[in-house]
Amino acid sequence: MKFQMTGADAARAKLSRAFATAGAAFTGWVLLAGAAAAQGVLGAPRPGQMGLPEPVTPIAREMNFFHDAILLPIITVICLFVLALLVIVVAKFDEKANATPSRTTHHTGLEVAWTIIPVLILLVIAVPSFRLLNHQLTMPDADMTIKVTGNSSWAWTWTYPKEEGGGFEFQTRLLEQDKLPAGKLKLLDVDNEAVVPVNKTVRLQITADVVGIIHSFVIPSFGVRMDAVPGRLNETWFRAEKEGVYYGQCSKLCGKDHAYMPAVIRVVSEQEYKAWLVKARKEFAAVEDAPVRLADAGVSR
Ligand SMILES: [Cu+2]
Repeated sequence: MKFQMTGADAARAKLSRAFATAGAAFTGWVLLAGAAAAQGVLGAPRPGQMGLPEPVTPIAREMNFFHDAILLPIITVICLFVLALLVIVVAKFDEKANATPSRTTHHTGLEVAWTIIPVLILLVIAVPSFRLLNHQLTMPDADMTIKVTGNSSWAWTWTYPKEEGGGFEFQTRLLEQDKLPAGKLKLLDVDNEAVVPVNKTVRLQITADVVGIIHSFVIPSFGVRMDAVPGRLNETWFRAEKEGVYYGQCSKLCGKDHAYMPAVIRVVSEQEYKAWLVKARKEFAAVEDAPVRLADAGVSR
């Protein structure tokens, strides 16, 4: 058989070279953007960031793996495959190249293939997906518990239980944006950060106050996302493996101040956490105790 490169073949070869170059350039850009995202403030989004934030908990790491190593390659291959089909159809079956079109309408083998192959792809995705869901929803034995309440004044209330050295609660509010101190992040930094120790399993109990606004509590670096629903106590957990400040934002359209209720958790060493507990007990419990003491002072016994 004699092989002759026709004009159409040459054009096709040129086209496939162009796609290969574009593909390589895109991959390079993704890698560069990923490297750029690895720098900067850990736990906060950065301008130009691509992909998921750097994971600091086992769950977030598993989520990143699921996204980066399983979903992204599958999506990329499918997109490139469909694009290639489109390009072939456009080049091969236009009026000039294919003046008398075939009347073929069915092909049993092909129809079986395009049913079975997507089912297999979904099965491949389902296995790690359900495994991840299982890990997220199975509560390990927790070292400590914090209750987080999304409240109707668009702020988060953090309650540290007495049995674990707490016995106080406080609210976090966004810093005033026009008087933002240097180094503080716009729309993210708050007055009172919640503090947890590093490498400890923290159980989060998440709810909303009874007035009735549904919020959603999210810390992307922890792989934590849980709805805060009035009258319902939801539970999730994390074990942060790196010290730092981690930011999240309410992710349920909850009303007028939806954009101004970030959740901020500072992860510190065990000693720093103990020191913070002592300080926080004084600072926040004093507020609650004060009215009681004042009232008692006026009562004669
Ligand atoms: Cu909200």
